[in-house]
Amino acid sequence: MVRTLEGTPAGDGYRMPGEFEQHDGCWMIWPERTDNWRMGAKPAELAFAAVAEAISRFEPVTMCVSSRQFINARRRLSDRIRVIEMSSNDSWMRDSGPTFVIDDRGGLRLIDWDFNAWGGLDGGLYFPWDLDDLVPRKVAEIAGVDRYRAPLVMEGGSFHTDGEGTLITTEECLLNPNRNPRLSREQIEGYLGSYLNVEKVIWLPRGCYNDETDGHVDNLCCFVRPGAVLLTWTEDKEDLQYERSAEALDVLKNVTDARGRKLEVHFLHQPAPVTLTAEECMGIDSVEGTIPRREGDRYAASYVNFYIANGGLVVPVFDDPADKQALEKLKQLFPDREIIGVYAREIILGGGNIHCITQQQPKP
Ligand code: KQY
Repeated sequence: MVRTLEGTPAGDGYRMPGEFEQHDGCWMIWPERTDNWRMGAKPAELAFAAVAEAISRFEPVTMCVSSRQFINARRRLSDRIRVIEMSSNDSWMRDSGPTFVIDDRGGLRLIDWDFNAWGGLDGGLYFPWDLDDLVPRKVAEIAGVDRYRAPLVMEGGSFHTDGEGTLITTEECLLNPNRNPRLSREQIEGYLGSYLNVEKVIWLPRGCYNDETDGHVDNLCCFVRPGAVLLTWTEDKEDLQYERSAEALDVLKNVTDARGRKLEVHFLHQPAPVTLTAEECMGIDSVEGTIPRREGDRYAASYVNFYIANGGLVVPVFDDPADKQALEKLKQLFPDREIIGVYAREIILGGGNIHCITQQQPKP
């Protein structure tokens, strides 16, 4: 039987490991909504399938699919991928899904945060989000994992941990009044401490330019390993991303982590701006309550939004001259992992990228 637990993960000796630690698998949700994914989500299906197939070379993947799409998804995915029926409002498992925590005695549990579609009725991206909010609970049942219900709005893409007591996040997202308006910075830090078992929160000011999540850190900066981070970067001072990356660097250069280490900061140069074409725009349904898409809209394309799998890295590429350099840089930083680029334009057109559509289940 799956229990809803009293208490907190930290109080019970659980912590969120770094993504670079071993996994038992990866969870994803199939794309479907036609007001977010163009052309009835058909191009996005191929991109999600490519991501799932790439990850499944390294660890088991579960794809959650609505009853309407079950047969289609099953046919489009190889037998290596487990396909299960689950309803949801969209397909961002990083954010609507659970955060798993482990202890050092082989225990695995999950955290079920409140989810409000990135801002609820104050700038959120769609309405309703009730099915998304149930995703962690359903994953708990399927995985047979006990669950903590956390009393605050949080999305998995808004934080990264190093597994050794340090967390990075952005003020733009976590202090946004559309998430937890009644909580102070100190109270939010308190919850991060008691749920993810971290002692040090590093606050970067803002995320990527035009990131519709209100600046999720997973598009801007991540841990390569404890003590080393990777930051999306541009040398172009005219680019609207420049100031954002520069102010993050300023914080990262001047901070120490929970173990007292100064951080090693690496840079990943961003691709050229990705903008919505007239043809792509025409393929998206307009729906009241969903963020509208317009020709020329710039998306927050970043190579940092990759997924770290056991022995591999699945990285968004954009058919951009900077792709090659990004993949080479990642090979230097992750020498023991195979680096796989997946063409991700169709995912970024939905508002996020590979990290945002995946959720690792760590190995206890
Ligand atoms: O990037 C993410 N973590 C989620 C983006 C949601 C976009 C919805 N249109």
